[in-house]
Amino acid sequence: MDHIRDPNLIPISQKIAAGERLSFQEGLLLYHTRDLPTLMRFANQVRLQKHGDHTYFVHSLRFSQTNICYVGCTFCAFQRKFGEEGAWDWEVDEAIDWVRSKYQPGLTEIHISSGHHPKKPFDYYLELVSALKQNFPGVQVKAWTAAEIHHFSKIAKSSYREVLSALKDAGLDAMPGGGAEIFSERVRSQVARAKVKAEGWLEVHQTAHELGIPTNATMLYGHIETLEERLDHMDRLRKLQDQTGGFMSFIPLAFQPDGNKLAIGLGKREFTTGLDDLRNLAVARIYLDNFPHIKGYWATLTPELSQVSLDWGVTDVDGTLIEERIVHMAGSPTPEGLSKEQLAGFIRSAGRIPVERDAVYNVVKVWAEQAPALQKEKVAVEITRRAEA
Ligand code: V47
Repeated sequence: MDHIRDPNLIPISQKIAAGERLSFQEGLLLYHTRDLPTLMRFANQVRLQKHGDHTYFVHSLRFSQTNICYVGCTFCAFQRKFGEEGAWDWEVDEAIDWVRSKYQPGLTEIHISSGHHPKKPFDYYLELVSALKQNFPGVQVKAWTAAEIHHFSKIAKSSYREVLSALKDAGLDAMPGGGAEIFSERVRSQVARAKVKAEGWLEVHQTAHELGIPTNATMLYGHIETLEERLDHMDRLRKLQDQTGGFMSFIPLAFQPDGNKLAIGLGKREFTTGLDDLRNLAVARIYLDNFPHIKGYWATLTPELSQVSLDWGVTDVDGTLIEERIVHMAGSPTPEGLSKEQLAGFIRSAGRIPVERDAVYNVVKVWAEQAPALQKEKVAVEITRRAEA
């Protein structure tokens, strides 16, 4: 066995080898250890136990029918008020035209996350899902965060179950994991005061799972939360997953510090550090033993760090992310989309096996030999250009 420098990690190593669950205290030890090579090995061991070298990605279009929002989360650079410059608010036919203009052959997922619009009735969302399914047959709709479902239940004066059943009947295939932010009330009351509370977020996902709608879970980190609050967030997800088994992946979202009140208020302009990102992913991989996948979301990590993260427990890099806006409007210096070839290339050049999947992890294609190496220069040029702009 490789040398473990931190003696606190020896009992954890035995638990991981035996496939046993870590306690909250042991999770905290992982957050605090300085023995990072051992942490990386643990996370890699768990990823190998679960998926071998297989590493997943999806051909995905990001879509938001509106960025008008009344919630006012302080970390958000995406939201706009009515009439404000840069606001958009599409009718169903305009939304379909926009998706058609961005459509690419082989697209498998339309991922929707948007603003809490104060005026649109719930029927609008049902029409939008059915129109997307009719116009783009074969493409899966992964739509609306639990925060938006909570908003729909208020405007429709219906329960979460009624709202989700109606969306499912209209064609909803899965739900994204946004809106979770950090569950801790201390942080939530400062960064997402008017958003659904943690209990509501968890109840929406529980209901979705009971109805057979698979979902994801995110965590926004790198702002004012403590390490205990990050682990508490994961702990609540682990408990729900024990009950339902409906989560597909966990996605830590590194805070992007541009164009939002939280960054200005904190005077925080720097991004999370690479080691914080990697440690966080490794802890997630080990602690969330009942989650199939941990995503290394390249739009917040950068493609280069996302590639490195494949050694730190990550088994999914999300996807092509055509037209991602939420983190780009908040300062992400990454390209606005990567091709499938680039994704498969960076997975393969990290020594892993690229697997293209759909929104619910059906395998579309195992990318064998043909994937080229990571096109590093191209990505680097793009980042330099944005930094200069
Ligand atoms: O909940 C907003 C985050 C989320 C910032 O399910 C920010 O596969 C960083 O739902 N810095 C929405 N993050 C995005 C989302 C998502 C993303 C990736 C994968 C999946 C999935 C879902 O975006 C929000 C919020 O936490 N966000 N502003 C920011 N400044």
